[in-house]
Amino acid sequence: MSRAKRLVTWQLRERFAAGLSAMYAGEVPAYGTLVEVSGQVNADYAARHPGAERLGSLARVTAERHGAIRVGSPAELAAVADLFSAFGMVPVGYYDLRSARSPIPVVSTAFRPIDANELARNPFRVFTSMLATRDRRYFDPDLRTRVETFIARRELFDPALLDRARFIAAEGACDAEEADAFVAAAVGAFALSREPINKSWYDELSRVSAVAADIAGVCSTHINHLTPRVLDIDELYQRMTKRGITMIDTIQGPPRTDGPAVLLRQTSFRALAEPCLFRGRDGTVNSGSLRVRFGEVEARGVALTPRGRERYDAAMARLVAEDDPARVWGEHFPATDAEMAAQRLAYYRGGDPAAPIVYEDFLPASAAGIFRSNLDRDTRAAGGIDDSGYDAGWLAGTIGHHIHDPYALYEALSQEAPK
Ligand code: OOG
Ligand code: NI
Repeated sequence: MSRAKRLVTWQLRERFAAGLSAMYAGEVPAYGTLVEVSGQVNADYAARHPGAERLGSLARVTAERHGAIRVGSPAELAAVADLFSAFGMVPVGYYDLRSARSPIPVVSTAFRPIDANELARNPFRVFTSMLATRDRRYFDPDLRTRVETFIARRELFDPALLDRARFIAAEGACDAEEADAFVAAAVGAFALSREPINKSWYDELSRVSAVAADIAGVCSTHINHLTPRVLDIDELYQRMTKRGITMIDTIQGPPRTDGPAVLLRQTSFRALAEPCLFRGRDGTVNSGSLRVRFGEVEARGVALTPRGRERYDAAMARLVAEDDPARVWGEHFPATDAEMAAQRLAYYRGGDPAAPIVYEDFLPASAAGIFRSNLDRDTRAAGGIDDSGYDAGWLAGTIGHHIHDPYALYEALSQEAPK
């Protein structure tokens, strides 16, 4: 008996990422430009720098994307976890953006592959935020009940799609002839809905926070950005500006230095207003516009140990008021991978400074900055105490999925021999 051809997890993940990318390019034209320019920057950089592939092959980096989505409840986050498990993407890390310098009422995790071979094949990751309705500094008991009721009534994913996802996750593969339909349904779940939006509900939530309206003011979720990776983000920034696309005025994260690139540098452009429909109290539908989707690009460096991360946080705190970033940086970090490895500031496979381990995660300060740079209005300043009980353990328990500790993953990888 011959078995049908099967597609394994990473092949499904590769198709999922590519499918989302095609959908997004069709809807956000500047994204197409970003991908094109990113590809050129990467090819040019790799041609000029012999060690360019130390932090990932050109093939990996060129296909590499991260997306971002936002959901309204633990049940919705659990559904996302089930869907992404079919693509070998599991929750890693806990980010509490309520404690960012400019707070956002969400707690987040990132779904991604964790095995080194899986990452090398396709590292697709999705930053996933959940609205913090239990935090009474944003949601009084009445509003909280109404938001939770609204969220509980909507259905982000077809239950049959989730059943299929759980089955594929358990099998670790899917029949090739079913794969297209499964991936297309998964991609489609993240398209921007064109359904009319209840205007008074959306406006009420907007007064609490633009993020609350974006998440709980509508009946679906959507990919709000899809981020390509570049090997030289300063060059990308200049080329995009020359193409007439206005980027935000900074590159977030560590400054450009001559030493080893660390963690993550990101920049973004604001989305154009997109047409939408609003339904008024009297039932009439009028056209309006919303800025909900934007563009972002990133460069990745070596993953820092907890000790390196402390140094990073100290350097960043100093940099806020500094006009010579390279000097401040040099006071906190050595100039070579050999010294980084010797001082145990960053992770290297087998401790070999020629084998840096790339940072696969996110930075809370940049994440909050990315949210913030794309909001029309500010979140109301939150006063009072936080008795919501949100933390990594709570989140894992309530969605019924283990949330991996990124440091434990890097530590384990650093024990492996260099490839
Ligand atoms: C997520 C923002 C976080 C990043 O790259 O830091 C993020 C969002 O806007 O929903 O994607
Ligand atoms: Ni992002």
